Amino acid sequence: SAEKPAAQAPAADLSADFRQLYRRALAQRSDAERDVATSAAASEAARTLLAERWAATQAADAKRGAKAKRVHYLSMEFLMGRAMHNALAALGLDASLPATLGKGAPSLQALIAHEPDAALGNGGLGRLAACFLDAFATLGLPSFGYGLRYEHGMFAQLIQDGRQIELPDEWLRNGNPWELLRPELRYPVGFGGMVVAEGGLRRWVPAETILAQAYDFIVPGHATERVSTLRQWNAQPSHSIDFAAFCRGEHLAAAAHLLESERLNWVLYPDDSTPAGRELRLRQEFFLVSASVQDMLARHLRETKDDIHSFGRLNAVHLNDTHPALAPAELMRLLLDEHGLGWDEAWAITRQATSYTNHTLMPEALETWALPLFERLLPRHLEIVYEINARFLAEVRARFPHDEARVARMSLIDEQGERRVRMATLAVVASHTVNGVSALHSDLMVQTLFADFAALWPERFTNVTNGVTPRRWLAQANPGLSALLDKTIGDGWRADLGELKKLAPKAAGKKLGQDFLKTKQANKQRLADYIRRELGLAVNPDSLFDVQIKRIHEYKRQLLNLLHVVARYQAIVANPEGPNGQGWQPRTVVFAGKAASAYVAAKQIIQLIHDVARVVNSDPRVGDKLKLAFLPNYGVSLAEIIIPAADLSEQISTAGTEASGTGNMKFALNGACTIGTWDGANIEMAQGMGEDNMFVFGLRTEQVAQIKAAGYDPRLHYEENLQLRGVLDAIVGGAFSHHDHDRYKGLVHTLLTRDPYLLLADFSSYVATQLEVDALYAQPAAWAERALRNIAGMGFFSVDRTIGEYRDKVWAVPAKR
Ligand code: DL6
Repeated sequence: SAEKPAAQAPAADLSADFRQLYRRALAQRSDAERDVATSAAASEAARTLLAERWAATQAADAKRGAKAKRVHYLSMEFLMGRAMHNALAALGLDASLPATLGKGAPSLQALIAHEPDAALGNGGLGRLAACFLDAFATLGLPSFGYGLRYEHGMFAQLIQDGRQIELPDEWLRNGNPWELLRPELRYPVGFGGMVVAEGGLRRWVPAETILAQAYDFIVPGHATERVSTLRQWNAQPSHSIDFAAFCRGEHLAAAAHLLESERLNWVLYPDDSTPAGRELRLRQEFFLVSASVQDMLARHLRETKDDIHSFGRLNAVHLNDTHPALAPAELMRLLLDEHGLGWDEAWAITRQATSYTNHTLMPEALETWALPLFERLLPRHLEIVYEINARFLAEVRARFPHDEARVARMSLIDEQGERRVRMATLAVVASHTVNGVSALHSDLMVQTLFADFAALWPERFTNVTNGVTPRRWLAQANPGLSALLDKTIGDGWRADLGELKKLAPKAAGKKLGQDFLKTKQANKQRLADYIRRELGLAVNPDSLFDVQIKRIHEYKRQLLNLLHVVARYQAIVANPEGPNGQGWQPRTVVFAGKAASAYVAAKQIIQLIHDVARVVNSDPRVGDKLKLAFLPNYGVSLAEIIIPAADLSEQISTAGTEASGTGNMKFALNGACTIGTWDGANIEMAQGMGEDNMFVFGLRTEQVAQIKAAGYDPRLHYEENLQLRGVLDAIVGGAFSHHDHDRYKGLVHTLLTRDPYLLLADFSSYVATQLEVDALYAQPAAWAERALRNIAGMGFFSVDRTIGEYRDKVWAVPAKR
């Protein structure tokens, strides 16, 4: 059943309290620029009110402490975005803000415009974690998110001459009003050194120690007074400057260790193409894990009066992908070495607490650490990993005798080539439950990546399909559509997204369709204004807004989208009358997304998008029949503008590669139709809305596997399909290359020889489906009906349902598992 947040009546005097706090804070900033002052005053006022709720939540949880299980969600990424609008909405103050603040006060939009995004994440995995925090608070789950307080989150993306430039993102420059420094919560985290034997125990003596200082980021719940906490660790030196060296005039040397510790917090995802980058990443991961595990143990002991034995029963430690997979090793170390437990009990407690979500099957995204690096930084943890492995492999051998190939595949240590520690294996072995993030992905996970483990422990694997928060992604991002939904089906959907299904029987209504298109049009106008401001490009808000926004990655196939753009461009030029003599449906194709700084192929796709845009957008033969826009510096706030304005959502990954997707859900919730492959959560979305209501194209997972197994030759498609040939010939022939004729030779060569993501195999089906999109869009009433049916089918994809499933299937698993 759908999880429903409790109903709430906001305290009647909240507005008055807010007004008073706001005015006081504003008065203290009389010398600041007005916009900055009002924004800071509003956040201070909201923060003060939320901090009261936060303290009350903490106190309530502490009281229940020894009775209720706590969830600890460990993640290297939390892609929070802006907090102000969400905070005001949670306080119930957003709609009434002008009345609350009185005459001359800034609008909500003006207040939030100055807030930088907290971009402490890369893409879907980090944004999912942020949605989870929203649901933790809203559903009242006793819980903590644990992350790092990166000084620079995801890099800021600048486009220069069509190329991506990365700059540090300075989100903390003016401080973060939503966080509370917790001076009393500080833990030492060690690195390096050696292991000594002491009174029958092993003890780690680290060579260096860095302090982890807690900052609590307040995450408000909706329709409840509960507030959840994202505890973020900040690295601090364990001792101050070397005073003697400083006095000798060696100023930099006196402070070298300060930099050494602070660099831990500098950036999210240090480029791992260098050994220094890889080491820093491992240090960051251990820093998160060690501080968090120490913190949860300390709380547990405090609340249970030192009953270490009940830790596993009362605490869930969840690994968001493999990045925090050192957590079970650190928990083992603390239980064995600091608390003196025997191996069997320590392991039972660790397994009882730990669970793991896998978010990708991509082999290159599965973390492994070179053994020498691991040993140098974490010598005691390596001993523990070896011991876990020895016991685990004994179990494998007992179950599958004489199968050393299987043992080698399953070992925690990869012995082929340079020896490496396999973090996904550690996560699976240490967890009582492992889940994938969509039905297809969870199936593939046990059939491929974890097949050996599923053969050993089939009961350990399950699925929890992702969801998104309808608070941020519908109520706040799309007030026009939200109001229309309230009017049409009542406001119950705000507490229970399943209520959206009430829209289905009304979807064909003429007036509703018109009202829907009107709200969409207003959102499109806002995006068109934004595009004009950012790019100086005029786009027609009546054109079909065709959008692909997400990380730039070959498997997500932005390049397939672009091949279609070029095909359409060529077709418009060759045949201005349109495919059936009735003209072309005008389209605006919008891209946004960042490419990882070391990912050359992805960066080239960004460049090609810009090169194609330069040609298409300036060709007078095309006019507004086709426009191409790449919006720089994609992030949560930009998505909040783009998604409500989209007509068509591009979810076109090669079948079997996108674990779930969550952008797909946000678009459909906002009334965009989806063109998509049978991949990730697209499948369950299609089932929810009725398969005929999604534009599905392309090869299915089994077909992809068959074609690859049979020996895929992409050139056959090039030879058979004239349109495709025209597109690739133009790209390789320099039609978009500016003065650099051979710029895309390598890119086209890869497509013609390897095409690892089967773009050419899916091209004709994709282009044909795009024509179906045009045909439906030409009938506004039919399009509106389809879009409304899409919305009606999205009730399942609320993050509240997702967290309800985690709570029941993963975190409250009976102890015997
Ligand atoms: O589960 C959240 C999100 C999924 O929706 C995406 O499909 C998936 O790509 C993403 N996974 C990652 C992991 N690393 N990589 N690649 O970001 O997780």
